[in-house]
Amino acid sequence: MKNRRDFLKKTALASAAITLPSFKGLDQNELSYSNQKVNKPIVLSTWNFGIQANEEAWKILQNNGRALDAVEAGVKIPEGDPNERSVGYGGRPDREGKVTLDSCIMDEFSNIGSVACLEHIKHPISVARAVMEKTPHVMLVGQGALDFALEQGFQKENLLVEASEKEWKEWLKKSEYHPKANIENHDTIGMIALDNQGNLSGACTTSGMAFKMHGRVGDSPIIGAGLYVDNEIGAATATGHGEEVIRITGCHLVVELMRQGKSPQKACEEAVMRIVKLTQNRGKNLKDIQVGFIALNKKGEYGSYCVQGGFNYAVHDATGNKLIDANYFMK
Ligand code: SD4
Repeated sequence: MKNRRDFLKKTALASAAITLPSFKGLDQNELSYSNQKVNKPIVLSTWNFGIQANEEAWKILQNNGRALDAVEAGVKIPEGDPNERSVGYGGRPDREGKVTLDSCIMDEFSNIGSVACLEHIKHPISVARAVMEKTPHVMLVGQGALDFALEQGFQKENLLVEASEKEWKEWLKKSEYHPKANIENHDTIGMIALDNQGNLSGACTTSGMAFKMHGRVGDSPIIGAGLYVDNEIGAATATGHGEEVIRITGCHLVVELMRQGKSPQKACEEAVMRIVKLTQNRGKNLKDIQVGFIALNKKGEYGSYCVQGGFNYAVHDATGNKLIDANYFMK
């Protein structure tokens, strides 16, 4: 009898020992958020054009608006600008001369919406949001995504601007695919924000790698790869060679590293190091690869890291809107 009681006691203690740490972990997080001053609202976005995009997002954030509305409004700025040649209207086409867009969005409740290989719609991020809010699904692609967008009242437009068409025709002469990262310092906008209510959201949108195969989808519309938000922990978004980001489910990794207690900076560094290691293991040349991550946690702390120099990001908080050169691995 005594043995049985001992056994039950030990088992109870063992299971308490198993469950307790995870509860303790959560409590500690909550405690640290409530004890420290949170830097909010705050918004971060990739590349030079992040400055203008942040301005737009800030209008919403400073009026106590929702991070979700802020990130959608923010990324629509480069999406709608024909001079920005890596996002939305004006984006570089695939090798068939078609502009195909990838976007996703994620809110504080882990609602998600995404479109991939979407043609003819200037603001794919808003279609992604409509997928999130108005369908039972999380991702629509190609013709199905276009049909849905048109049903929702989005206008069909020609997104191929003259300059992009000219570049594509030039490219066709050799048809060599060596995707360059850091093109003109604005490739893909990823934006993550923490609002005054302490809630996180994110958006990511791109025309993808120039002269990609028709139908190619990168990391940007893939939740967990190009974007991830966990309202208990933090958010991350990525830019660069999508294939490499998908290989490590990059942004989910960054958020999980923050969950383990890493700062946003350290989490980005560790994710980049994972890419470095896998590239070397696969016998590929790291010089051909660029990936950059930006991350934000619930306290409003942020960080960034990339494989090669040349990546920058914009941060807007109560102290202003600034561009920061990301630290990088290949010195
Ligand atoms: C993609 N990650 O389609 C995007 C492109 C990009 O810097 O971010 N380029 O793979």
